[in-house]
Amino acid sequence: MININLNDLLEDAKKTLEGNWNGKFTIPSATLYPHQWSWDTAFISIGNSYINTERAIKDLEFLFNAQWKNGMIPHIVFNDKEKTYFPAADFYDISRSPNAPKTIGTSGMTQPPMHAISSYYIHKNSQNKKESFEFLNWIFPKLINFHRYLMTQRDPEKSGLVTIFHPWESGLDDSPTWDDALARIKIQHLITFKRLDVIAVEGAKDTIPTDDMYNKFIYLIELMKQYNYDENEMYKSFPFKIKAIVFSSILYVANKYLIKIANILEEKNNINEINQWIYRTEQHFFKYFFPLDNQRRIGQTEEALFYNYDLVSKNWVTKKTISSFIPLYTGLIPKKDDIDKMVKWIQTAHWCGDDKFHTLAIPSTDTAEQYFKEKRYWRGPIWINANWFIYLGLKKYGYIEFANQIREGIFELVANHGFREYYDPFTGEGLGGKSFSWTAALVIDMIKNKKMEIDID
Ligand code: 9WN
Repeated sequence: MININLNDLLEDAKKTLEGNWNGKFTIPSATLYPHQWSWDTAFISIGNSYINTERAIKDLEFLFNAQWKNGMIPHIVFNDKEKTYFPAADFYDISRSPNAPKTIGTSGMTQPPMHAISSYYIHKNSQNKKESFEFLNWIFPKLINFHRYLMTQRDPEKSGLVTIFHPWESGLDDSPTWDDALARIKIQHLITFKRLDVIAVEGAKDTIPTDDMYNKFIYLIELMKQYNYDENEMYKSFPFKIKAIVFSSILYVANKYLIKIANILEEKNNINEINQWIYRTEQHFFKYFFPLDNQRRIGQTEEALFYNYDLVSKNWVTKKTISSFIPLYTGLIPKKDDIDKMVKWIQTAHWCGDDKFHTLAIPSTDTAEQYFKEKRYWRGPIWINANWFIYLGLKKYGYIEFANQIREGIFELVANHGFREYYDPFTGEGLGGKSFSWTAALVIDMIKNKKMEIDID
């Protein structure tokens, strides 16, 4: 391993989180993301759970105080004073929904439910169990309401898998996974707007989503507004409806953590319901996301990949992205053979197994595909949160050496190229937002939780 001082790295990570605390919540990164983001907050709380329990709790409290009446946790809670991000609260106009909070500005969509997971980390790592117990007691019903919303409003099929209405809900915004679905959507009327991320990021032309993509993102929000953010109506005719792997994988794990929390609280009332959610996911995960049986039939056995499922086209989205590997985090894959194939595939020149790569951390798309772009956002660069899921999944399945190589790759990127939002897989160059919070938070976890005391079941 290259020589990296983990104590220095830890101190820098702590400073990064401290620097992004604005007195009320921790922002993902100054100027580019000056508001509170939902799944960022959960990752940030995981990092803070080792070093600052109170801060970790405050961040989640601030977010959950913006919960919608129907249980949805919005993907952004806005800070009115910040003007460097578009679209902001006025654009979302959430007053159209009877479920939206009246006095807090939020977006009208959601993001992956990491929060039960971070709540458990907070209690497990807390030095003050009374304080963290009280916090668990406060957040537990809110977590239940959020998960119930996802398991009903976002899953009328009762599949235990979540439907997203916008690429931003996936957390993997401009991934090629959404290209075909977005191509089907024709923009009818688009208001004129000014992108602000182009100003906030250096080298923006090559590193952030294209204008075409961004126009679609904004147009989809306009459409959501026309539906007054009513999920029942959107379910009938919204043009973007995808059963999302990363979202559903996280929800499955989060439901398991909810059971752990219920046990700590000795709260028995909700156990049956949570177990039903878990059971539903187990019953349908493969049917929706794993078309291997089909591949076998047509003789393509070289890959064992999970794919998102498009409910509009009624087909798998066979784009080769890092989403395909995130199910490792769920522990849901029963056949060793399927995992072996997946791991072998990751270790080929398609992903990270070649001298041309800077480290063994995994890029966000298959580098042999024409949609791969080494610097553009979720279309190629290395992201730390996606690698963290795979690192934990590999450890769980006993691929210890490979998991540790990924961890070392991440440490190298961060130590030599800064706590950035994402990284070029060939050069290691840091890209996107600077002093990026979840990168720092998950590095703290990978330093502190080395013995894997917090496992996923
Ligand atoms: C839209 C804040 C967020 C992350 C997402 C990431 C990016 C926003 C954007 O930044 O998305 O939500 O403006 O591009 O893709 O995962 O939560 O860090």
